[in-house]
Amino acid sequence: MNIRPENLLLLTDSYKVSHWKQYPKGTTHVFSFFESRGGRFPTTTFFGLQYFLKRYLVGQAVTKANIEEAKEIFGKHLGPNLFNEAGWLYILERYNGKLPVIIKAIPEGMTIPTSNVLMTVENTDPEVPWLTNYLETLLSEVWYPTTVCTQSRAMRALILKALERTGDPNLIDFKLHDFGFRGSTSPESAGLGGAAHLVNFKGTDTMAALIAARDYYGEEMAGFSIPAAEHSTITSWGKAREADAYANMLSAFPTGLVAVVSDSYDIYNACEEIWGKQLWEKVMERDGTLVVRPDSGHPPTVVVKVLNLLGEAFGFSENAKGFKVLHPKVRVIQGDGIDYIMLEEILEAIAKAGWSADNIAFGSGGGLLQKVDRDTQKFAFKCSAVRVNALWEDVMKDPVTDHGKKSKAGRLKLIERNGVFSTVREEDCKDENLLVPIFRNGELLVDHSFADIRARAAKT
Ligand code: AOY
Repeated sequence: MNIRPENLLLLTDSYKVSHWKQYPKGTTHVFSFFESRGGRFPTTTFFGLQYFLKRYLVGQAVTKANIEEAKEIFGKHLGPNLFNEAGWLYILERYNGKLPVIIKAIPEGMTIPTSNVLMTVENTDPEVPWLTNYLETLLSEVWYPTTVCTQSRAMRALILKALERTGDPNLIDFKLHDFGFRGSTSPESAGLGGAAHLVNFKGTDTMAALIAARDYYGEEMAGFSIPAAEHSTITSWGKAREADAYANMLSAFPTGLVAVVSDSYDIYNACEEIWGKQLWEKVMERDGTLVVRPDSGHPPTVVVKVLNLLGEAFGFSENAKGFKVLHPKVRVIQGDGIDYIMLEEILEAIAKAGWSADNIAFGSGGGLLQKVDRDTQKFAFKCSAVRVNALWEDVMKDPVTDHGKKSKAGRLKLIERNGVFSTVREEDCKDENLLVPIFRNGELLVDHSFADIRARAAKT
């Protein structure tokens, strides 16, 4: 913790280094806000700000060494005298390198409709109006954990609906397992995105997510996994010894859940002949549950066929809702091709074939952590007010080429009346601002626990 090799002064877009010279004379304060302007999901579940604050902003973010390094690098990159050395030295000397800004945000895990303010940033010292938007680049990156959290929460709602219709809703927490570490673009991204998924679920193979949840959210163990095969541990036995590879899995892990990827050669033969006949007794006598994992083909088709074959071999019962549930010694996990759309298709296909969603869990990698971008929920960080010569003025953009990009104006706050959220000017009403001060002049003001975040995300 608190290893901070990065120089905050360099965690910005090059052009921002020149912006301190561009605000009108007399400008003392810049007020900016962060919002989702709409997108695939009608609401947004905020997550990840505490990571960015603790990792990059809390405490002494500016040192003499940072300033000297930035001066040298920006000098070579942009040319001389653009870097605001005096401005940063002022922060170093006046505030001991702590950032004179106030950040207010909705509590992490909270869900609000898009087109509302999620976070505001404002400088607290009239000498540094340029500082607010210097932080845009880094703070905007909260789009990623927030989008993953939002999408994973929507996937949870989808699975929960299927469980309510066809089976047991209590099983929800382990129904969507994070397979996404390898498909992430860095360990840091995997940690953030994986932790965002764990706000909604408890199954993960992304170790970086557990470390992020522990180090930045104080959660000792946010997720769980089980022994499971990969193709190498099956194919290394050779095609002729596929059944031996599977038998070894059953004896190496004699109790509890064990997952075995079973499509190395022929998933249907594996279900019908190997699991269903050759190893039938071993599976039935084993003290636990075998989870068969198909991993190729058209997922809805393959999953239904696998359920039918395992049902024929091991038997099934009918639950109170009229859907088939496999013998408790066998279940299925589908971890190939899973995104929001495919999840919906598979759940529909298995219900249509008479199978309860209790029979299946899902794994998702790229579809969970990687198939998102800043436009999935149209995130933007925009200035909405400036204080010039002691007067606050509205600021907004409204391009003639796209009035959809018109931004809100004023010093904004978030309010709720009778369950309806809205974003209003601070001075327009006396309603409580739901954005809470989270960072002021280098100090973290609230430390959210992962349990609190999960509880908020679980609210409808
Ligand atoms: N893990 C449930 C536990 C995990 C995995 C990880 C990429 C698991 C597989 C499984 O059952 O099969 C990364 C692909 C799979």
